Amino acid sequence: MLSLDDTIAAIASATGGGGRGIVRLSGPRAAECVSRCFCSADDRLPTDLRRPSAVEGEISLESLGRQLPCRVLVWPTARSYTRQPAAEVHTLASPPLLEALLRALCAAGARLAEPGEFTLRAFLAGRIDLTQAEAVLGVIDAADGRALQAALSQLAGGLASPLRQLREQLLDLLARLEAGLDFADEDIEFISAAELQELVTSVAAEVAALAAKLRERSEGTAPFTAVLVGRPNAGKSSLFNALAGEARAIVSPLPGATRDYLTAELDLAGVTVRLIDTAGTDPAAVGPAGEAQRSRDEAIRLAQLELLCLDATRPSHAWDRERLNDESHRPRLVLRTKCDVVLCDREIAQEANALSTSAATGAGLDDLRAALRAAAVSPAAETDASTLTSARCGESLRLAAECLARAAELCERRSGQELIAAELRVALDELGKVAGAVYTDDLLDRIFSRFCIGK
Ligand SMILES: Nc1nc2c(ncn2[C@@H]2O[C@H](COP(=O)(O)OP(=O)(O)OP(=O)(O)O)[C@@H](O)[C@H]2O)c(=O)[nH]1
Ligand SMILES: [Mg+2]
Repeated sequence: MLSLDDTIAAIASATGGGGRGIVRLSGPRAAECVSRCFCSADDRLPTDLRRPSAVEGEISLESLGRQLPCRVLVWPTARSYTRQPAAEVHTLASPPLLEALLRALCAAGARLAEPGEFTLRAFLAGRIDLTQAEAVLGVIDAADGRALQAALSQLAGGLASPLRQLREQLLDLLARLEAGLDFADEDIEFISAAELQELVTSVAAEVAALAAKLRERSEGTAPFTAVLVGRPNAGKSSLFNALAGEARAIVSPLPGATRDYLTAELDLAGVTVRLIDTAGTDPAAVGPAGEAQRSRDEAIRLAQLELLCLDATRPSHAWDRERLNDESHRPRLVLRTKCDVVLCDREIAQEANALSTSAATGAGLDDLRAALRAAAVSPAAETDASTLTSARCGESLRLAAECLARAAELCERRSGQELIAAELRVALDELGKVAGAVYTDDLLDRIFSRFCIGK
C-alpha cells in the first residue's frame, strides 16, 4: 500500500522545454523539503508560512553550480488539492533542471510520486469524487494513461451516479429516523416501522448489488497482454503454439494461414500473461482477410506489449524495416524467428535488441518467457492508482452492504431505532468515502431544513 504520510514529489509540467516547469509536492514535509533547495528573496522560508502564499526566490542546487530564479507556492494547511500540506516550485521548463531539483527534493526527504498519486490523495481525502478523479487521471500521461483511463472509466462509469442516489435515499431515511428519535416523547411519527423496513431492505439490496458488480469488475480485470505481430508467414502461430504448449493455431507454409486471432493464457512462474496470435500484416488484404486485419488492429490496440516477429530466413521486407525504425511504438520485444535456419538478412541479424527464437527447436523460448514475465511485472505495467481506488471502493461498498444487511435484519426484528440508525450512519459513512462526500454536514442540513430542529 502507498502511504499517505510520505511526502511525495513529481514534475507536474509537460515534458520537454518551453513554458514553465513545475515540481509539485504533497505531504507533511512538503515545505521543509522545498526550504532545503530554495533561497527566498525576502527571507521568508516556506516552513514559516501559515497561509497559502507565493514566495519569490532562487533555486540553490549544488549540482547546478548556479542559482536560478523560481517562485514557490506553499499550501501549509489542508487547503490544497490533496488536502495535505503541499508546495509547488515554478521555474524554467528545462528537463535537466527539473530532474536535478526533483533529486534534491528526494534527498531532502520526499519520495517520487506514483502515477496519479496526487489525484489519488485528493480522492482519498474526499476533495474530489470518483468521476472527477477519472477525469483528472484520464489526462495524466498518454502511455500509462490509456490503461489508467480504461480502468477508471470502467470503475467510475455507472458507479458514481447510482451511489449518489443511494446516499440521497439513505440520508433522507436517516434524517426521518433521527427526527423520530429526537421527538420520541411527542406523538409524531416520522416513519412507520413497515416503511423503514421496506426502504432499508431495498437500499441494502441495491448496495449489495453494486458491491458485487465492482467485485466482478476487479476480478475480471484483463491480465497483461502481449500480441504477436509480423508479416504473413513470419512464424507467429508457431511461436504461439510453442508458448501455449499445444497446437492451437493453424501453422502453414502458405502466408495468410491465420485469419482471426487466438488468445492463450500463459502461466509464467505465477504471473499470467495473455498472448494473442494475430493475422499477418498485409496492407493489401481485402475481403475476409480485411476482416482479420480489423480484429488484429483491435487486439494490437488493447495489448500492452508487442512481440514483433521478424522472419530471419527471408530478406527483410519494407514493412519490417519501417516497423523497426518507427519510434512511436508501445513497449515491444523484437523477435528473430526461425533461428534454427541460417540467417539470411543482415539487417535482421544485426538488430541488436532482438531475441533469437525457434519454435521448431525451442531455442530462445525460455528467454522469451522470462522477458514476457519481466514486462508484465514492470512498474510501467501497473496501474497503481486505479487498482488502489478500486480496492478501496470495493472495501467501502462491502462494509456498507454489511451494515445495511444488519439494519434490514434489525428492522425485521423490530429492534430499537437507535440501533438501526447507527448501522445506517456507518453505511453512509462508507458510501461517503467512495463518493468523497462528508455525510454529517449533509445530514444536519437536512434535519435542520426539514424539521426546523433547534428553532
Ligand atoms: N524452420 C523453422 N520453420 C518455422 C519456424 N516457425 C515457423 N516455421 C514455418 O514457417 C511457416 C509459417 O509459420 P506460421 O507459424 O504459420 O506463421 P504465421 O506468422 O502465423 O503466418 P500467418 O498466420 O500466415 O501470418 C510454416 O511453414 C512453419 O512451419 C521455426 O522456428 N523454424
Ligand atoms: Mg499464423
